[in-house]
Amino acid sequence: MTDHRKELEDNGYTILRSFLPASFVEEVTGLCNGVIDGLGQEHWELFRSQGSRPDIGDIPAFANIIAHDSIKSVFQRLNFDFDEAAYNSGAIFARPPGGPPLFWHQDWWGWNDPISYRSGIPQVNVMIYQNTTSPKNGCLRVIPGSHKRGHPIHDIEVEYDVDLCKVVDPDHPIYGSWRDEVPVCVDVGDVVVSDTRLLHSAYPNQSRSRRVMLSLSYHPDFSALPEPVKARIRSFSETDMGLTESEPIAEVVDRSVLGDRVPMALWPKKYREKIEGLIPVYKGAADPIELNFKPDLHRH
Ligand SMILES: O=C(O)CCC(=O)C(=O)O
Ligand SMILES: [Fe+2]
Repeated sequence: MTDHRKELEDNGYTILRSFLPASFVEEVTGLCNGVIDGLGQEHWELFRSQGSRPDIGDIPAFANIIAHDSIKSVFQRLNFDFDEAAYNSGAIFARPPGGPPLFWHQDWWGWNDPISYRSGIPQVNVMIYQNTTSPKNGCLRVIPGSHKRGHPIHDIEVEYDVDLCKVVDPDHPIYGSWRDEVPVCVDVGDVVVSDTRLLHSAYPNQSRSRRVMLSLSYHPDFSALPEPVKARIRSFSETDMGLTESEPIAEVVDRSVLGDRVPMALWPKKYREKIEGLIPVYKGAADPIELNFKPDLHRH
């Protein structure tokens, strides 16, 4: 039997083939299509490189997916204890036909903390693809081992800003191919789990159909993380929006900041209770660690 945990640790990603039940993938697909079909033109123009990337934190119906037994099984297969996991965020990456490549990046934000340079896995992406994928229709591509080792991509001068998302300069090397890149081709029912420190991107979609993926991000062992990291994760979640246990949530949320978003703290009880065990709780006083998306792997 493949040691998927070792693959994840050594390569920075692993693929569990034919792992997800069809009924679960259908539920995910239905929810994702509903969201994608409602996206406005500005969204597609802004996120041309990603395809789309609506945050599912605004959509309570995803509670069922975030805490689903199928996801729990993924964690178990990787020898993680789902009871120790905390949810971070989720987004839908829909890549329309004819769309450009995704820029190379990694998703870890805590490079200022020494754990980033150690063997533990601070955060994972669980990626549920809803089509068969290949380089032709914009599949994921990765640089194996780049979660631990420096790579020339890390040295590319680039601002991860709006112009990069809009692909203002399509010839920029951050969209380009590398000799050591590996396409991650999957079938429906496969699930890809990656260390968020891994360098990844996606090919242009040269097919005639949309390629859709739901990416869910978790901390597999939240309590083992250093305090400033936990404090930052808490700040990502609703508990930092001025909420305290004694005050009713709806009264302290600032609508001028939130607009019409429905943060998890405000999800109706029947949804919220499903994810209760996955909400990151940190009651200490440490200041949240500064965000740093730029690794220093050459020195470490
Ligand atoms: O669209 C993809 O295949 C990759 C999206 C991505 O960057 C992510 O899930 O973090
Ligand atoms: Fe990513």
